[in-house]
Amino acid sequence: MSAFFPPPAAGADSDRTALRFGATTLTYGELAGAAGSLAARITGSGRVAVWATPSAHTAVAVVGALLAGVPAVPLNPRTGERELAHILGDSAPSAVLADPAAELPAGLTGVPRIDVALTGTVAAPPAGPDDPESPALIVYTSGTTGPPKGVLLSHRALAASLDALADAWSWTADDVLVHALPLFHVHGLVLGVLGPLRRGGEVRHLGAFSAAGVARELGAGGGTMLFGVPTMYHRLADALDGDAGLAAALSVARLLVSGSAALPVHDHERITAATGRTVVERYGMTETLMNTSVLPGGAPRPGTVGVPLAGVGLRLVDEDGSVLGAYDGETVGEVQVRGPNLFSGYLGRPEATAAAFDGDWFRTGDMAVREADGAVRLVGRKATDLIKSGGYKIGAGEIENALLDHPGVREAAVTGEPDPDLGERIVAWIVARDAEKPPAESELAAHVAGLLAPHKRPRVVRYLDALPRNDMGKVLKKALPGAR
Ligand code: MCA
Ligand code: AMP
Repeated sequence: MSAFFPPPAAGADSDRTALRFGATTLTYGELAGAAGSLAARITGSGRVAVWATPSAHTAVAVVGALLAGVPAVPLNPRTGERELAHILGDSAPSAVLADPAAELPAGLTGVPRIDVALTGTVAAPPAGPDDPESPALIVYTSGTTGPPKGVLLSHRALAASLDALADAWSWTADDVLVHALPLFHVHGLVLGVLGPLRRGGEVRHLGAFSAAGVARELGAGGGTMLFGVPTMYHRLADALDGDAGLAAALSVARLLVSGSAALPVHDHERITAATGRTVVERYGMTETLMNTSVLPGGAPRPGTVGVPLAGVGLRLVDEDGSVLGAYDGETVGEVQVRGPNLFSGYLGRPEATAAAFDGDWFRTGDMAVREADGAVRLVGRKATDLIKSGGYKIGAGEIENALLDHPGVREAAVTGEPDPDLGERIVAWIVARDAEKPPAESELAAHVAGLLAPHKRPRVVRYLDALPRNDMGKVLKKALPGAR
């Protein structure tokens, strides 16, 4: 494996732009100086947390950790007190790397802070670990029950997945990637920051998503590629109505890519009608990085996530564990994948890691069919207790536990229901302790946002006298009024 940074393509020209976050720009030479200095400082320390604001500081912090061979744990800067305490307890970082201007919450008081500088010089920066299997990132992801688990991603997995994407998308140093994704998940951090840096190209981060920002930076603005979650493409499709500038920007971009959740066919069609462009969907997961992609330039395939990327093995398996061989667009099975893109395990959870695998095949929990040409079409998920909202994966159990901690809540169940903007919205079903004075919807939303994270807050609260339960006392979510 070639070293992650500096990328071979940029070595010859350190004046090339690497990062642009608003008015802040760093060339490859400047990034090498800043990240190299940080790496020299943290080499030999244990894991480091990164306060992952959408800023150049986050990119410098993560590249510095990669160079130092120190695993980085990106933290959602809006994370609530309970979620933060869990991640810190679970990953035990030796320090937190942060933008000097960032105000850190009380939960981080006990963790030494290292301010990330955007400048620096270093004679010989560390060159990363010798062993490509060593962990590069630990990314926290929700499951159906319990608090989020830390996914160990090795240098090998990052390199393999990004190189396979480059192969599929002809992604080069000439590409300028535009996006507004958060930097504490795989999509925004691995694909959206490390992806361009591995190619020697440029990333332009919008800070916060807006159709106006996309219109400004793509196309005539210099951007060649756009990455987003379906909610962002849905909002672009809405904004395209009457916005010729946005239509022009999208129509000249080299590649529009959607992922993290399904992009509805209706939104595909609205974007194509207004711009003449098809959005390319790719399918991945925190544990597997990227598995499949629609190949640009081929026939448009709304509704499918394309074919396995180079090096990725993919099979469908039925309930009994038998491998399904039919490419008939009908036979549904669980997607299992293997390849160099896979994670190394869940931090400190050997049983959960073992349970996630069938031999060397990782069980994704996603249900799919294969089309006649081999394309994968996702049709659902095995676990109904996992909700995808705005492209974030959220476990119903963690929200239920947070709701039950509110003094006004006696019983709680959480489901996802279809939402045109978010894909799914989180619905909380509540039995109040005092039926006369139930806690208000906004109060429960703020309670969950404060404990976990704002994107995990219920968007709708429904009040019941009792939750439907079976003889064993288990909540029957399917029996909730109007639930799927
Ligand atoms: C609202 N806010 C609150 C509350 N209500 N804060 C605290 N308490 C409350 N009660 C604030 C929010 O913090 C935010 O502040 C603002 O209100 C709007 O928040 P929200 O409504 O949640 O945002 P949204 O408009 O719904 O966001 C849509 C979004 C977002 C921008 C599309 O969902 C997003 O960034 N999604 C990306 C998810 C992603 O990257 N997933 C990748 C994981 P303010 O306005 O100040 O911000 S999946 C992955 O990595 C795999 C590998 C893959 O395949 O990609
Ligand atoms: P996460 O664990 O947050 O990384 O989310 C991974 C999950 O997102 C996958 O298991 C899929 O269910 C879903 N996902 C990712 N990309 C797509 C896509 N293009 N279409 C449908 N679902 C997707």
